[in-house]
Amino acid sequence: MMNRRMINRRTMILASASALVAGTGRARGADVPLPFDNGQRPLVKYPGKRPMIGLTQRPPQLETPFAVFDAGALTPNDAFFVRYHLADIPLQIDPETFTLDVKGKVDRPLKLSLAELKKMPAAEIVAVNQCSGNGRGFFTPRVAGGQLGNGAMGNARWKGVPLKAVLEKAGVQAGARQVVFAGMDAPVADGTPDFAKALDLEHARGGEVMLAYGMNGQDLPFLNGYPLRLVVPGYYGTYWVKHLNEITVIDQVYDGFWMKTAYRIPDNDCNCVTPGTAPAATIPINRLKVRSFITNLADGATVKSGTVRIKGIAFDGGTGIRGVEISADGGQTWRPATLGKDLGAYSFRVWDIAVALAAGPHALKARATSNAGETQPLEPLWNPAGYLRNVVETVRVTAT
Ligand SMILES: Nc1nc2c(c(=O)[nH]1)N[C@H]1C(S)=C(S)[C@@H](COP(=O)(O)O)O[C@H]1N2
Ligand SMILES: [Mo]
Repeated sequence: MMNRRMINRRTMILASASALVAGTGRARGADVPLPFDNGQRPLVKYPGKRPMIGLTQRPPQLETPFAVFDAGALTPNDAFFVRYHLADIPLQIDPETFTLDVKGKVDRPLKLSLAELKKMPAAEIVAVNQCSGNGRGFFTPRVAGGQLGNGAMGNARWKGVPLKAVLEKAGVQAGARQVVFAGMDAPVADGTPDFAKALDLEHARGGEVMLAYGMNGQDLPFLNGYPLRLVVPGYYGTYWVKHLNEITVIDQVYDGFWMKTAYRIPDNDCNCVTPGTAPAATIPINRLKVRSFITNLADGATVKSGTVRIKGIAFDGGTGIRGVEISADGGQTWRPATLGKDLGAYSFRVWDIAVALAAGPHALKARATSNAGETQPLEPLWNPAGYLRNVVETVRVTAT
């Protein structure tokens, strides 16, 4: 049902095959060490992106250099991380002939052009897109999968059409249960299942899920899903299907590989298990866990003793951030940081605080609490896929 090859257009080449292949080139002399074993990564240059931390080349997987998160609450398009599963990604897409199919259990199957979508009333939302495996490289014991630092996340102002409006236009039939989303990328012939994700119908037509064509006031960057992607505020990035061209309403629970087998988490209160063990039962990954990061000081940095300003970001799965506390003594005592501008409950929330640091080593920690009262654990939780990392992170600095 979902298998779909990329469409080869002759016109409006937005990222040529040669440019993308050339994108594997290293930025001059640059390497980035991520702070875990085998964490050495090249800085790589791709079309539309500044030098990014390269994880794989085929398909491209790029992490955002962490200093970007200190520059503002919105992640610039050219620094936004890139994640693909399948090697056959589209290399050129013609916005004039691109269409989105809406089909399945609907009264009026639709084939919508980009122009038609852009004519519908637009919505905007600031929301964090974070990969389920962000921070997987820090898991102990180690787990299989992309060994990511914490740069597989980003926050943008998305613009598009509420999915609700498109589903209403198509007329969802009685008995419908889920909506399945597939994009234009495809597996190479190696038996890998095509990438498709599903949401429950109630979620899909709840009003917040968006078919986005705009990001931070511009078209979506090619590698972030041009010309149309799903935005699922508060949910892990796996649901944010890129190059979205197929929406299918179904009357069952979707049983494709990327829902039924992959991207599942332990079905218990902590969504965790004893390290090294397998969960008894699993559910599809869903809402983002609350997290916070210090962004202006890197682990291992040297600072001048006295009053030191600490800045950072925090986010959760959509209730918003109630508060962020900072510890400058390894977690023994905590003080509240000042929260910055509120860009909405799905956004990064910036914060800052001034602390007094005497000469010597200090372990700095930030711990966020959401408006739902959820907070971050002081010890990491573990699951076999390396998802959901949200432990209180530690930045060690030396004051001189
Ligand atoms: N078509 C398509 N969409 C996709 C994926 C993919 O492999 N193919 N990966 C998903 C995953 S796991 C993540 S984390 C996000 C990453 O979005 P980004 O590449 O724009 O940062 O895209 C999601 N959408
Ligand atoms: Mo992901």
